[in-house]
Amino acid sequence: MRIIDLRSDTVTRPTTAMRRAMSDAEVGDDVFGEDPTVNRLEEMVAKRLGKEAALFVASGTMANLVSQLTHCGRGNEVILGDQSHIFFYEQGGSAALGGIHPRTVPNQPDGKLALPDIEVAVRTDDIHFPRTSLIVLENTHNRCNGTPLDTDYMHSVGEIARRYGLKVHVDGARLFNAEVALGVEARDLVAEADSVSICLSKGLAAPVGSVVSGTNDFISEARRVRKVLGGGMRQAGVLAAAGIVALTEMVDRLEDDHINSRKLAEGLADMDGLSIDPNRVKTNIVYFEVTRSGMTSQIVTEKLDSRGVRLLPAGPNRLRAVTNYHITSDDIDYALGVFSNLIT
Ligand code: TLP
Repeated sequence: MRIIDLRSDTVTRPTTAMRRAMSDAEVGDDVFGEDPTVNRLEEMVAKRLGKEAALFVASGTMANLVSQLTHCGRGNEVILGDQSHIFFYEQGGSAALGGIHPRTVPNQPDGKLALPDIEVAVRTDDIHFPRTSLIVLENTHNRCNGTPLDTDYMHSVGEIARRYGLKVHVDGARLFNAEVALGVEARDLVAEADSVSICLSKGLAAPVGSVVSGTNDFISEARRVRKVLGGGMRQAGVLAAAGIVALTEMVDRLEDDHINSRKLAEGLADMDGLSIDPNRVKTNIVYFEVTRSGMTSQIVTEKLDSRGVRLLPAGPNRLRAVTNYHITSDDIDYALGVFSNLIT
């Protein structure tokens, strides 16, 4: 059976060039700082994001956790979106492991936190309150239709952070999707950020890995935090090698994923029983609602799955499809055909 896997861009398998680079990688013990390939990847990411240094970590979740633990002490408060990946999908790790207090602010439909909401959430100096220390933004915003946050907005949040003496962390798991969609270099998008996490294993198709970037001081502290979390990897150059290929060869092609997701969204919008505004689809993530009575997202997902089209339920009636490296324009036509048969 033909399988069209739209569950996530995390399902991608490494390219031939990645496998070759992994096999040829020069390695050493990275806990001693002696893996030349890891060092090269970290330098490459820092340079690309306009930061002083970077740190290779196992996953996006670890990148966000290491960043929060490095910025915040126990009892400090983080301002973040109520739809953010950190708040929604990371087991409350920063609270569980770091005693960090999350202060959610509603995400707007475009993934932004309204600037007045951020300002209201910043704590004043009062013995009753936790101390605010960090603002987190997510770019692109996963649960808000994969929307990219523009440079002006990122700067405005940076300005608030500076005014109140706060740090800014950007969960940039899909930052390069934002770069491609907006036609703005990633370094400009994160110019105000004190730390940035990017993922190599999502749209960029590397098998494993994320990178945290920031100042030299921040990264040397983050390196300690990674170690206590058990994230000190040894000959990790075999993984970093794939990450280097991901960064050099896989960013520009994200445009194809965006074109395919838009095509999918437009096709779905034409079907009765589904609700979606294709104009909100700006990158590789497509959310839509099932409006036909008796059809929940769970039922639709199961029925599609049995016909080879894989999606994720994202709420009682909400589904998510994510285009990725393995999905062609022809796959989208095929998936739309399967949908149309199921829904109509
Ligand atoms: N997101 C995954 C799932 O966890 C939902 C996906 O399929 O989209 N930040 C953002 C914005 C993410 O979307 C994800 C993964 C992460 C962080 C965590 O990355 P990993 O899975 O590498 O820990």
